[in-house]
Amino acid sequence: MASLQNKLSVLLPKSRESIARLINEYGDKVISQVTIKQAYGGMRGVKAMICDTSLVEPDKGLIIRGIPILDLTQKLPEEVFYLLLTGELPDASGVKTLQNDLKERQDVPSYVWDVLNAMGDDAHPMTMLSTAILVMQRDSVFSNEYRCGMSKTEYWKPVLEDALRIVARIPAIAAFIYRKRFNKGQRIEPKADLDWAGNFAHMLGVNDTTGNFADLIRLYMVLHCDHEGGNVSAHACHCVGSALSDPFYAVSAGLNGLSGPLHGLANQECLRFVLEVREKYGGVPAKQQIIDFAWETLNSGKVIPGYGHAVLRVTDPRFTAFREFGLKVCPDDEVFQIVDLLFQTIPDVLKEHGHAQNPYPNVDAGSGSLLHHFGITEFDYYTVLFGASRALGMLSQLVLSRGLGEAIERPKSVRTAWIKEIASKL
Ligand code: NMX
Ligand code: MLT
Repeated sequence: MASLQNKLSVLLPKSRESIARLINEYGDKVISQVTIKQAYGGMRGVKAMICDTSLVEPDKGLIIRGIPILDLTQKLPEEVFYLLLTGELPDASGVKTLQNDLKERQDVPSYVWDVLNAMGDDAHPMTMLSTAILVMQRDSVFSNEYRCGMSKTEYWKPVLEDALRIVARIPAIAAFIYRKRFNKGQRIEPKADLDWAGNFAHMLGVNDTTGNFADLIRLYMVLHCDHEGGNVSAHACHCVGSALSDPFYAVSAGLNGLSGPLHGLANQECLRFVLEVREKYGGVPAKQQIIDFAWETLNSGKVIPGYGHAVLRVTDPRFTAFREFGLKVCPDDEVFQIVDLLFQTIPDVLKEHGHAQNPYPNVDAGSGSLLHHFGITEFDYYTVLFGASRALGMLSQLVLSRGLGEAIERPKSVRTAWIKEIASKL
């Protein structure tokens, strides 16, 4: 099977041509309208950007290149990365080639360790991850080649090279952040014979002889990898990349967006919430106690982390996949049991509360309990794992954006006075 580079060299020119024809023939057709509510409401539902890597259907959840996420849970993250970029799953030789491509690029420059070591003991792990990616910008192949001058149609090639370097290095960087920030001991070197996520699990240094922890990390990396183009991290990365800022700048920006509690940080907030429940009731509470606790939270003006979604209107299949893993691997774990009890009670509470459009759990509701089971109890770290996985999607989208020659993002903003004027004439 062809390497990613060769495969994309064939695919991208064809896609560029067919998109040019599409715009030429149908460029003036309307695909979306914007209401005043949407303009003030985070542009929810406005169709104004392209993302070919994946789609989120309100009633089905994440679909990657036509394949529902629940059909991809047994795949390796590097296979899914290939799928995101090309629309096809690689065969065994394609996986091997990609794994070798990543291994060739996995050495992290020593200045990254120096910068991370210099950060304070109170730095948030997401600040460390974003900084580590950003500091590698000095070696961006895209920035270098752009400076020397290159044709627009070639942009994607050095962007892919930068993307492969980020993907190759992010497990070692993320694992180091865990070990350094939470005093777990020396950095652990990768092993030559392990797959990308297997190595990540190995470098985290969690003691597990069953192999279940490595499987959890593989699953975690697959489930979080992409969620179409409009979520905050993907959109931030896309927007920054559209200025031809290189992948290091763009992914760092995306990670900064992921660090918000309404987005990726919800997984740490979620485990905090679960532990508060356990603490307050001295273990797994009764259903009514959980319901009371949820109402207390809502009445104090806070959100229930891990519940609700901007697009989904059903239980997130990514939550379902984590729950199934938990039911198999740690059904007796108290923290997992509380997560499961929340799943049985929170949707009805949120329905009665009547605010959230979607009362069901999202990806962040269950992931933390599984990490906690394997001893990763430092929940401030959880979003770093989300970020390492989401880099696969952000980078795939970025390579395709440059490959398809997308324009710099520059929507029009309007003033409230203008909206009032328009509204008064309606
Ligand atoms: N708990 C309490 N209130 C909620 C929740 C929730 N879990 N979800 C939504 N609402 C409220 C929301 O704050 C808003 O309130 P108000 O009318 O007072 O402004 C109202 O319901 C309508 O919001 P929606 O249209 O349902 O949600 P929106 O699309 O604006 O936001 C989220 C989506 C995901 C930001 C929101 O559901 C939320 O804050 N959930 C909790 C945080 C979370 O789990 N985030 C992770 C999302 C997944 N990820 O990984 O990124
Ligand atoms: C994500 O995975 O990015 C989240 O579910 C948020 C979203 O899609 O809006």
